[in-house]
Amino acid sequence: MRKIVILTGAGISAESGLGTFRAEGGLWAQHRIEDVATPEGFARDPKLVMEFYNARRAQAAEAAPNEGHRALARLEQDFDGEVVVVTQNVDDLHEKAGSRKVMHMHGALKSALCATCDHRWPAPLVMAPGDACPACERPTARPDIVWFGEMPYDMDEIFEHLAGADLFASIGTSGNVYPAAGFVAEARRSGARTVEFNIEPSLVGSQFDDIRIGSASQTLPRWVE
Ligand code: BJW
Repeated sequence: MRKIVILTGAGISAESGLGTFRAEGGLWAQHRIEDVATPEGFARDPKLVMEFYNARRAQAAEAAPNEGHRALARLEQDFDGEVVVVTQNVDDLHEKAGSRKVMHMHGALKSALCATCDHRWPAPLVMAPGDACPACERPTARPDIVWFGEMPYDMDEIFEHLAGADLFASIGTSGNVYPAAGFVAEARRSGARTVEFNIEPSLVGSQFDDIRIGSASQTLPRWVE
């Protein structure tokens, strides 16, 4: 086996204290998606959106990786081939755990983006509406987060990795959001073996060859041993 592609979602960071989106009491129970995770929501109320991401940035800065993140970093270190982590998460817990090849398809809390010129730079802990872009100097800084209706990052490279994958593992993601929810079908078409790790089968769970039910902090260390 030469290449393992791993997709992670909010579930892997749940035991590090970062809330998931769709659980009872999760982020979407407290905020309307269309208010905080769409370009239209940001245009309507930039202060609300900045405050939402400022709070999550502060929380993520304090969070520590758990045994699930650490198991994936060990896998990358020990595997005699390529391990690519494609994460939908905007925290940096994979990096904190030691993973090196991490692709943030939905952006990153630690990054800011200019809505005018697309320049990206390290975000300050607190961002405010009207913050200036350091490149073009316009007051159009925004969180570097991929909102609904926007194109996720690195799609060409991700699909290339999926086409070359021998094994595809999906961890802690509900299968609600595309294109990530379609990666299992893509990996299968390429002949990869597929495995899902979740506390319950996801919406696309029936497409996997194998499902490991349980918390990622427990199932992943056993899997990589
Ligand atoms: C555990 C656990 C533990 C708990 N251990 N597990 C109609 C059909 C198809 C598509 C569309 C459609 N209408 C619109 C679309 C497109 C849209 C979409 O998918 N909408 C759906 C809602 C239908 N998608 C987009 O707009 C995307 N862009 C796009 O499609 O561009 C066009 C394109 C075309 C072709 C190719 C490529 C592109 C952009 C999506 C952007 C998503 N952004 C968000 C918010 C921003 C980030 C932020 O604020 O943090 O990203 S939404 C939110 O959902 C966030 C997440 O990354 C994403 C996925 O959530 P995730 O990670 O799955 O979390 P949960 O909470 O849903 O699930 C947690 C899971 O963990 C659960 O299963 C638990 O059981 C499990 N779990 N504890 C293991 N301890």
